[in-house]
Amino acid sequence: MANKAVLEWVDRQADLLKPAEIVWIDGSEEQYEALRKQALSTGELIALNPEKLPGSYLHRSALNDVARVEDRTYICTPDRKDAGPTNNWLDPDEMKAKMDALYDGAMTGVTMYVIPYAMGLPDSPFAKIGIEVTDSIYVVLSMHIMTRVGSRILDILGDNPDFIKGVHAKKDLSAEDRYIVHFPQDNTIESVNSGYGGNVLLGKKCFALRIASCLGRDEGWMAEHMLILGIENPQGEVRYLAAAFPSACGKTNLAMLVPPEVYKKKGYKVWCVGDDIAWLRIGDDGRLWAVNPEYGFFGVAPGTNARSNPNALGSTSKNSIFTNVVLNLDDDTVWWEGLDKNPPENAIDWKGNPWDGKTAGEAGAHPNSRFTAPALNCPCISPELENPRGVPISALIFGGRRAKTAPLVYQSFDWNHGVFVGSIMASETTAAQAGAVGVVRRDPMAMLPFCGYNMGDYFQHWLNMGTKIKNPPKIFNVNWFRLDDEGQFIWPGFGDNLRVLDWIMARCFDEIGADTTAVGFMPKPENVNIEGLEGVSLDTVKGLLSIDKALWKEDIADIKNFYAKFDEFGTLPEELRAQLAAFEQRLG
Ligand code: SAT
Ligand code: MN
Repeated sequence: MANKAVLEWVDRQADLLKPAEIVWIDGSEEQYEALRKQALSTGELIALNPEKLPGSYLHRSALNDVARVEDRTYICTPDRKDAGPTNNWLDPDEMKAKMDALYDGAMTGVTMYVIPYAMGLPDSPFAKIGIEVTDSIYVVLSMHIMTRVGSRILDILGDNPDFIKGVHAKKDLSAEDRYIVHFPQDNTIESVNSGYGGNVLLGKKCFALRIASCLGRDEGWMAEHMLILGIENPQGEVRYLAAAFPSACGKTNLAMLVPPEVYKKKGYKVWCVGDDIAWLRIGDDGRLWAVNPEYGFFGVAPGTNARSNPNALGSTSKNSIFTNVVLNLDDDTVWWEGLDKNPPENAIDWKGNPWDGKTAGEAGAHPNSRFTAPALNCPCISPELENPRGVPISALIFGGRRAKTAPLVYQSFDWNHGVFVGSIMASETTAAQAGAVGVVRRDPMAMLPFCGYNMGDYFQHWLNMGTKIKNPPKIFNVNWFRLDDEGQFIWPGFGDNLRVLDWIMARCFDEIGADTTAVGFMPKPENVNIEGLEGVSLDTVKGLLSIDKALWKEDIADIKNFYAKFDEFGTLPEELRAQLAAFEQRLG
């Protein structure tokens, strides 16, 4: 390895962190196997049943370290304005001093691992290379599942000094000194005192969204919190969409959905390209093309089962790491709430305590417990995952968890209206972020926690992209989560969501009409295919598509409050204000 910039940077980290030893991750199975052995010996990993879950392990995090910590996540730009009103900010010099103090000697007596990895296909011109140093074997093994890792990445980098720098030290996991920090102007990420996925697998949210969103702004592309899937119709044509939902709102389930029987019989198939992140670029043909820069899934375990997502279970059938789920001591397998109705009786819960699923009052798995699984394990993985060009996107979809207000689906009138629809997205919070669950918050494009710059400028970037894409995808909004008066979900969701995607695709290819309403184009109720769907009548669909103007007017008040946050820096695009005014007028 002769890349001077890499060597110097790694040396500097070692001088500060003072590890006992430095190990470069070469990507070889021998090296991973030795690391697994070591992690087993310290209890960092627990081996699972080699027949039922070959190559798979359980990991338990510290009790205070189970989700992303948005209040401790910072964007440190020289000018505060560039971080914007929705990000925590601190002056870069001040933050560097703080981090240096925390990092000083943080790896004394332990090993520092150096992980060279690529986001995207390493050989593709769109790939971006990162180097993460870490003191955690769990991170090394998880990065191996989630990204493309090894010496070959350094070969591809050659003597190019351009790489994304990531530093992670578990240190003592103290929550008061936990920081997840980004310096976009230096392409640098620093993380300390956490061991949880989104805080420490630095290729994921930190790089592929926060840093990459800045690169996209500068280079004319987009990094989005979106799944990517392809729908193959009976003619064998595959049409692709990308969809943004906040964390733990079912992106993984939608990305791997199993078509309902009536669709299967007709010959429909769904192909998963990605479940969390899309990098979108304009192709030579004037369409928007998407790649999934990741190589694995970091999915929410609870609620995943043979009905909700058999393909996720397939993905985790081997070579996976489970975090904070239940360990069944009878056969060394794992369990979580919603897997089946048979909780193990002789088990250990996510906290490491004896747990009897038949009598326990408390959940055995943490609500944000996760699986880390290789994408290539997925039974419906798209071969296009390995295509450097990516896939052409016909539809962009926004969605969130809304008990009322948002209808099952609507289409924006045009690109700019679609950007407005994305900007007013809201969702009830989940266990994926530390803090209260179930509170409605505005989460534009599901990027609120992941946009690496001023969100007003980010909206402008979306508007600018619209002027450059000759054949732009159409933009939609969906809501699978509407509740009836008893608090029950009205729409069955999961595989049946294909019925809605089917309408969306028909719209994209001008195969079906729509009703024009105040919020956008909506399906004629009879055009939502409910064939073979029990418990859902035409009247149910009408209800799901109904628009309560009073609720929307309440929402507008909240949107105005959210937009007002941008006044301080004056970055909210005029176009969005105009869209809001026009919407208000349409509501009457
Ligand atoms: O831990 S992650 O941030 O990667 C998962 C999520 O919250 O979306
Ligand atoms: Mn996510």
